Amino acid sequence: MRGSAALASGLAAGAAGGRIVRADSAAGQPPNVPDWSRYLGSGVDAAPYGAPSPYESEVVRRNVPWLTATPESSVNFTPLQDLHGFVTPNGLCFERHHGGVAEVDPADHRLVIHGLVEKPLVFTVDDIRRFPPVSRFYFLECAANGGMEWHGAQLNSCQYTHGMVHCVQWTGVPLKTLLAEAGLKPKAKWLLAEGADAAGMTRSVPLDKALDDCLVAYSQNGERLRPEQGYPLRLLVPGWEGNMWIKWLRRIEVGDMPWHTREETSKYTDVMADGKARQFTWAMDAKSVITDPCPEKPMRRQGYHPITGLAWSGRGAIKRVDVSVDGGKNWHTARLDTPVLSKCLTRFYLDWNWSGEEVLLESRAMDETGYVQPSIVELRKVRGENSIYHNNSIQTWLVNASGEVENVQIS
Ligand SMILES: Nc1nc2c(c(=O)[nH]1)N[C@H]1C(S)=C(S)[C@@H](COP(=O)(O)O)O[C@H]1N2
Ligand SMILES: [Mo]
Repeated sequence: MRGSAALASGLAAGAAGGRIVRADSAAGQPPNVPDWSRYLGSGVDAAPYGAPSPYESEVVRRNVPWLTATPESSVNFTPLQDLHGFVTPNGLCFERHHGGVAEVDPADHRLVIHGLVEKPLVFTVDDIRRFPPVSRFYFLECAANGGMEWHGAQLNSCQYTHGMVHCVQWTGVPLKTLLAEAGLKPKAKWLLAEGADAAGMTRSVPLDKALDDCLVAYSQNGERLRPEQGYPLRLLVPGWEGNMWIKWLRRIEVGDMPWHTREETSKYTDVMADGKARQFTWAMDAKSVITDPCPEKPMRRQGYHPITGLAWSGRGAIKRVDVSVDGGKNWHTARLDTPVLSKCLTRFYLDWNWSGEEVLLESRAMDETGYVQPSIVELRKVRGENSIYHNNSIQTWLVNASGEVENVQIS
């Protein structure tokens, strides 16, 4: 009886080995005694490393199978529609790899700093951990987030249109501390950061940024980096495109010019309307998205519903988020949940009463520089239609009379 009840409600699917027992009626609800309080639960030795409830088995990273040729050079997406607050749980951080996840034994890993330095240095992971650490919340967004939406609404999903972003509390050492240890030569102007993965990912970073707020991180959300996120060492380039955040960081070369690697020439450049490519568009401009309602979170009933979503800017803190229920004709200022941190996701809410009419939901972020998130029409005017990267336009969700939500664009 219980098994079929679980199947009928669709909950049995994907509950990785977990036994799903479902109260099949009100028999176990207050004031009655539920089944699961009639016997002992599992002991403290059952799960040395905890996992989510099997009832949450749908809250997972997902990829788009047709998007990339191989799973090693691919991406999966954060389930933003199922998250609360602004922190992404470690196991749900989207992954973007160009050569798969490097399996690195920290005992054999080294970080080299060389080039225009007084004293080339080789660090073990333990050496890095001896420097004074800091912990900071930063979002990481892939420049290709929303890249499929340039020519019109493509993917009917918040996870797929916006899920190439995550936000965790990182712990590590300021890069300027390590550079000071090596001693910069007067001609030093740029760094090359290199990863230890099969992609040998390399990016040039201007020295000003490196000395400002870059970190070499070894932890995320209190525990050591996940292999997917670059274990045991990763470069953080706060507010700048995710591609620069080199994972499995093994080498930093100091130079006087950028290297013009593959990732900053043929990739991660923006082809403008005239066919010329714009290079080094590092900072991620202010952006926001409503995560509930959204295609994965339809409206189930009329009446009160708090519209909620996330906003972020690579240029500082979010100052304001406006929400529209009429496709941008009228705007209402949303409530920002605290803390509102620089280069970090910010959670917003707008109290709303839905009376069953068709609505066009939008959110529009403003950051502390005064920059306002553009519509897709405004962005296309500046950028043309050749772009893949850096689409920070306003997202429109159409809520129809039955509460279903669809990804649309207003032209
Ligand atoms: N070594 C290495 N670093 C890398 C990559 C990679 O493939 N190899 N991918 C980059 C890209 S394109 C992005 S968007 C981010 C993704 O970080 P995440 O996997 O933690 O989401 O890592 C960047 N750092
Ligand atoms: Mo990326």
